[in-house]
Amino acid sequence: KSPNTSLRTGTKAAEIRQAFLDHLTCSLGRLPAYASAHDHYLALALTVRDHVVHLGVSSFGGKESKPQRRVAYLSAEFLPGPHLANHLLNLGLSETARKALASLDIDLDAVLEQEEEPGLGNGGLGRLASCYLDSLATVGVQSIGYGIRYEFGIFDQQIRDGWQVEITDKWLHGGNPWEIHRPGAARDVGFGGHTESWTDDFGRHRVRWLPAITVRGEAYDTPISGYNSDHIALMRLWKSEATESFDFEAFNHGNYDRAVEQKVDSENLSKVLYPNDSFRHGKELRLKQQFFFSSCSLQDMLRILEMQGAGPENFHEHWAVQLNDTHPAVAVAELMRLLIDVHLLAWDQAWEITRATFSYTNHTLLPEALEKWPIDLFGELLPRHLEIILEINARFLDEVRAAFPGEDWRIARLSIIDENGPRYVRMAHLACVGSHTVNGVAELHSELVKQTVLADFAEIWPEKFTNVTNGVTPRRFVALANPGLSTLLSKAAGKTWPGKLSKLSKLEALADDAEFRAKWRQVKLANKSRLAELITERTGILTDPTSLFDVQVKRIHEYKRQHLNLLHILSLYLKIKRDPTADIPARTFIFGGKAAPGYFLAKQIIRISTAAGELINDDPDIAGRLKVVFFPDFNVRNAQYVYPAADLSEQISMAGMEASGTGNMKMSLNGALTIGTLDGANVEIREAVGEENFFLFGLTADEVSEVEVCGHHPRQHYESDTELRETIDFIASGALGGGSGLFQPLIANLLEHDPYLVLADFRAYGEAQQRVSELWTNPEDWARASILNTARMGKFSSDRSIREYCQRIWKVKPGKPSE
Ligand code: 26W
Repeated sequence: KSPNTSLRTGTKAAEIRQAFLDHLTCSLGRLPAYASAHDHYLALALTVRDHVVHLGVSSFGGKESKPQRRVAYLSAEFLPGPHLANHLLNLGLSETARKALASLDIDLDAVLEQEEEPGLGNGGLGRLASCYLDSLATVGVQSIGYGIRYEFGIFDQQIRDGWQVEITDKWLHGGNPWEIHRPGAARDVGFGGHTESWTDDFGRHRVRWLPAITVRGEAYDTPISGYNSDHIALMRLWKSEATESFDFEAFNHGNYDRAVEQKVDSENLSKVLYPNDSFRHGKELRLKQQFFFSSCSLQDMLRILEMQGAGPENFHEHWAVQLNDTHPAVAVAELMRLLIDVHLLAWDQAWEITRATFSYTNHTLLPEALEKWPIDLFGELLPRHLEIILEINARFLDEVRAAFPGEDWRIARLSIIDENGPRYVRMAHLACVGSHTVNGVAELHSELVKQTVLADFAEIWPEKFTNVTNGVTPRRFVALANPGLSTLLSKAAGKTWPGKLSKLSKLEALADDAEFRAKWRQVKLANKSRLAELITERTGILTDPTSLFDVQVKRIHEYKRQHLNLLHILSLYLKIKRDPTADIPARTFIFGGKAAPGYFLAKQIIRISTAAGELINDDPDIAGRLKVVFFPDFNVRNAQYVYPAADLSEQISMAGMEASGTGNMKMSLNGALTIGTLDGANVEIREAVGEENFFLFGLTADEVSEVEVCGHHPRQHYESDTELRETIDFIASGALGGGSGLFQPLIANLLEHDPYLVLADFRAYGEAQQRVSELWTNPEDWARASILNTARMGKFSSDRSIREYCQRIWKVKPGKPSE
């Protein structure tokens, strides 16, 4: 049924070799003798892309089959990581490709090194979106991840003099072999202008929007393969361009500057990713980006619908649209506009379709992250959408008034418009009102969503709220990242575990097998040696792979409390200084993560960790017993080296703050034990792996709220806890270098405010770390707990999460039956 392309999609080593050479000469115009390592990468990428695209042509099917409901995952961020190795794994071609290249004297690993990863996201939310595309392709659901093709993704991080320096991420510089430009799918998007009424042929009142500016969205498709699957998912990213008719008049009248200015403005729209994770800045350009990709994507879905011979009145039957946080929430108003103004449906029908289409995932409770837009800004940029939102709101509030007469307080709290002072559009309210389902990303978080940010909605629509606990792809984060462990897992649990992660439970029995434990420890040690080499290469720091690798990698944020970890490290340092015989097993503390460029305290936290390294790593009194490393530029590629090498996973956010966390899952899957609070998915991880295999500490979310209500006194902890006081005094004294004023802002913040209760949890954290050290001194017991962590993490595959979304939210049936 699909075209015979065997010349390009043969799976024998000789065929791959030939396809590779053909691409080198015909696609890249290179004689093999002159080809660079980067040429080799491009040629192999094009070879592999042929295989993936070929699957894509067959998996999106022709017109013959009855069209299935498709999933559109709307996300302002994606973090796919390097594609090439992942495709080879998914297609089962890794070893064949290695052989094919070896026959040309080319080393596959050197080729894989050449790939520049697309950093089109900040952290958890973007990486989750990519894990979900991986799983959608794997379980066989027709799906498109829609987003923005940022020209510059998240900045590259360098460390200079201990501080973070941001470098522009020019990921497209060497060319991007994975994407396919689809000129035929381009759509236009308006901004500004005004609306006017008109009367249609049937005498009905209509509105149309006359935008002041039009920007073109160009579609770029990147195919995402699934594991052992004949389906692919598509990541369709929009690039903004000027329409060719841009200010033609100005141009013709010799006003070249003005004409060019508009072109530049249009292209700026998709220029750069906003690098702040969990902080809203209210920048107009960001709202433009959000509307731009939401509108392009919905128009694209309507175009596909039409190709399938269906009409806009069937939209919800053909598309389930997931809003990845509120960044695409304006899509609710845009779909209404398209249905009413463009396709001339009646309001009530359009509203029914809209609500049957959308569902919304909340990823954060942080008040400073909740998106709201000043109503004036919104109205100037999107006048028609503001009218529609006000109409949605008026109708919604009428219903509430009818159901709860006289409860004006309820109206004010539920309203999509915040009227306490300057008026704002509350995007979470819009997303919630416009969706049939709202979910949080871990059990605790989903409960907190109902008790806090959306409490009033949960009261009127309890059935709308649900939970889907996050998951991660075991392909990238175990099979690819940890080949040593993978071999062991396949022997112990059978080869099918990457697609059926619950099979890992077969390992349980082996936790008591001394021979297996020895192999397990060998694998971990090899992974740590590999990371140690990389650390030396990137930072010059020497580490001992037999020491306990204690890892905290994630965005730098006060709520994640990297500074709690640092206080503990410095307290250990002081302990050894006081008493060189102190019984403290050797540890290597590894930090990684980016700070938002404007987040001063986060940058101070990075500086404190590098300063701690400078102080401790070469101190002869410490004699290598403690090392502190800040691993620069934590991204997906580097993560694949870090997670497999972790002995201890630091998940120490203040309870109630981390919606889920996903690094916690990646490390535990790779056999790390967790030290953590009862926050996000930690709660479920602990339940799964067993409380005896998890180091729990700290205030619970309920206790945190209590403290917040009653007020807290960080200084009391400082005064009553000698170890804490000495550690803080030590930092304040300037002993970390840079003079005594350097870390004053951080210290003052802790002593005067301590908004994330670092001082309140310091003692409990230290005690939990003591338990870590005790278990570590018994390597057999540690190995047993490590094996049980991996064995019991089956639930946290993103395949499980995606199946839950399919069944409970999207109402689509995966092509591949569940395990
Ligand atoms: C408006 C600025 C902004 C930018 C990004 C606000 C909020 C965000 C994201 C929602 C932040 C984010 O990535 N949240 C993380 O989502 C992960 C996937 O669900 C969770 O595992 C993390 O706990 C959560 O912090």
